[in-house]
Amino acid sequence: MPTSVGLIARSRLVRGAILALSLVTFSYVVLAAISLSTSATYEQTFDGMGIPATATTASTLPADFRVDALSTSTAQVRTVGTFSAALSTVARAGGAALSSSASNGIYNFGAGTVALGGSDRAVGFLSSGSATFSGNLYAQLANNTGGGLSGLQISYNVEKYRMGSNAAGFRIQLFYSTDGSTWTSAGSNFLTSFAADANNNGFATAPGATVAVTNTLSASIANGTNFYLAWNYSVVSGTTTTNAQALAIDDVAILGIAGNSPTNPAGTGSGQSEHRTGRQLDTADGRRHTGHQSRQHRSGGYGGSHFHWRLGHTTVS
Ligand SMILES: [Ca+2]
Ligand SMILES: [Ca+2]
Repeated sequence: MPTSVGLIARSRLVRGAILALSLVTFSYVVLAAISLSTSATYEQTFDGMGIPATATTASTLPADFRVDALSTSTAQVRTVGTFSAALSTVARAGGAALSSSASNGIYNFGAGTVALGGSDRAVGFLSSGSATFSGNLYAQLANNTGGGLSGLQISYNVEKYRMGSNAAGFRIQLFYSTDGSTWTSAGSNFLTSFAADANNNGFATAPGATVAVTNTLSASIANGTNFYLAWNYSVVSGTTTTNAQALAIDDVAILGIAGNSPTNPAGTGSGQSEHRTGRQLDTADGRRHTGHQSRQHRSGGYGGSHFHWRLGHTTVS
């Protein structure tokens, strides 16, 4: 039989353990983010979400991704919510031949010819006339590179899992944020729109269309700070969201670009020309590296040469 002293001691021990555990959990939440790199591209296929058992079996997003479906008012078309209020799970699943009467919401879609799809998964959305006016997929990033970043090289695929006859069409627009709640559009370089279809049918082999997006996002990201991306699904224009297309995001790839601030944030004109004393095409990532600093020896350098342009003095275009 435990004595009362023993019980008190044990209860203190348990409380101590709970406190320690909650501190660990708290630290984990604060620090959890996709760690950016200027040399190793972060890649996410969403395939780890797996094939849910049924169309309404929930599945869990990869770490540091979240989703929401804004369903309060038609004013929420083309609106991004907040990372903090968004969810880590996806309620629905779909794949080939998605029904013309499929429920609106957030989907774990799978490619292929069966109803719940195969092993290649993607995160997507479907509006109805009265709910899911916007769907958002969020990613929380952190710059732990030890230096400032002038932007990100971002790639992803937009996949279509159902047609929709809504005259306005549907689209995915990328947004970015430094706090996960105030968002800036990443512009037309990161906009993928689909015109209206003849009907609301699914595809015998899904996805029925895939559009690859690859571009540079110019944004100053200080060392030791978080950065957020949000892919917003919504009707292209207006507030009528009936007869929607189902669209998904897959194959996200993110690489940090070294530099404290963009030399030419607008990405237009010749603002960088005075710095361009050397260029090399990086065969590893297919991008042009421009620099004005001395060479530095290393093995396996850019373009098969034995040097590369020092990152702190290099821009990528
Ligand atoms: Ca895919
Ligand atoms: Ca995938």
